[in-house]
Amino acid sequence: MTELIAKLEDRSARVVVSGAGYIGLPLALELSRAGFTVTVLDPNREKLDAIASGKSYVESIADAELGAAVGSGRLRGAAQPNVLDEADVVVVCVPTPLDRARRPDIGHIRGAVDDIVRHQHAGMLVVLESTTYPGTTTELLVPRLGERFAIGEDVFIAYSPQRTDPGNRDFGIRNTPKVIAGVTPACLSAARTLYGTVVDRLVAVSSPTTAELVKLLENTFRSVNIGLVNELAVLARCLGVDPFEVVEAAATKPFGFMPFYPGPGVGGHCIAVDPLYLAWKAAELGLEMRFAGTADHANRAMPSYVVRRVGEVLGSVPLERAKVLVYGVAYKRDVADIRESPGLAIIHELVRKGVDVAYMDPLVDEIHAGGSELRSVAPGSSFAPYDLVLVVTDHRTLDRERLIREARLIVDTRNALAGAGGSRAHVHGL
Ligand code: SAJ
Repeated sequence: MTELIAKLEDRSARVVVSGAGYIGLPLALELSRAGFTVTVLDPNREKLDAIASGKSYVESIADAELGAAVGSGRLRGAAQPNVLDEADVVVVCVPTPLDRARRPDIGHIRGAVDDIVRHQHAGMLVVLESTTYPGTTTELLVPRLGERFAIGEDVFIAYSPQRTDPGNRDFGIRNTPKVIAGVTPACLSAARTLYGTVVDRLVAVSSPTTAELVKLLENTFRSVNIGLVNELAVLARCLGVDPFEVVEAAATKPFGFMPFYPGPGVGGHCIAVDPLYLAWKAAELGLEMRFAGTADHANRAMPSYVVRRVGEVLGSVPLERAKVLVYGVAYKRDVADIRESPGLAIIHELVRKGVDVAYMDPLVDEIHAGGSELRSVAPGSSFAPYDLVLVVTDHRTLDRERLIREARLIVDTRNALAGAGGSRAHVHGL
């Protein structure tokens, strides 16, 4: 233990980050900047080539900073798990998606743990960062990693969820408080020493299961509140009320309220996924977590609701004869990520209804939706040729005044045009 702590303190500890995604690569970069020699372990050849050539594929990392870290020799990528033979620290940042039945799929975590066990040696700190159901660390990592090594003596196991807000320029790894938990006090101490080199404030909780539940609460809280305002938006429309005006006015309450905004649905592989990990675990225990499932249902109903709104606003133009431009397919503003994006579901449904659909997204060149490959219309193109422009993602770069000026009809699902100049008779909300 003391040897590991000493290596962490003098930065001689060799770190492997398993998973070169939007969580693993930023963490690897931050640890390399703190002085560690870090290897990002990932089977994806494209990612490894990009890392080697200093070409960032993660919005929060500039090419120059990635190139500098690689050039310094402190950061490299690798595909072979044998790099674990030399590792003092392994941080597992692999995806935790849903399977076809929308149940947790921790196959990537299992694979990463299998690799670690095959290359395990005394003195390793293993931290799981992936968002997962409560109990994963104690039910999977502890028995596997504790098979041949004593936990808290010659293997140290911790759980510490990542908090990242893609596109958020104010908060990064260093200034976002990080929850950590160890299987034993010695495990916590090792994790605290590691993360203390890259995070200003650590929040130690009493067990890995606690930390796993903290993360799921954070994201389920968001999903449930988004589901609430999405349901409210449908009611508001029936009442002839603007749901965004309702939320903005409620947000003037200086205590006991936090604004969430209705939209075309919930995308990304966190808020759309994590609550179902919680609901699944509850069901395993014979409990029902109704809020998680209800919110998921409300949020997944929004794309079809938006398609109905398009039909209503088109009025006498039948859907099958309409030409519609979808502005934005990324799951949220100013990111290029289309995972679980409601924009894709909306395009799929419009195509199925015979609509002539095109999309424009300055950050997403092409998509596969509605059974075909679509390429983005050039961002500067005119909005005039379409019967209706549907705003699905409110990228900051959208020329709001030009859209209002040129488009015949607009459905704005993000309230993106609030405050923009020009006549509004042809602008319709959710
Ligand atoms: N959305 C709404 N209305 C809202 C907020 C969001 O419709 O009021 C939609 C967004 O457009 C998007 C989806 O929900 O499609 C998710 O957006 P998000 O910002 O809540 O979630 P992510 O996946 O981009 O990032 C989140 C983090 N976001 C914030 O804290 C603001 C955080 O919940 C997690 O740290 C992160 O996922 C993660 O990695 O778990």
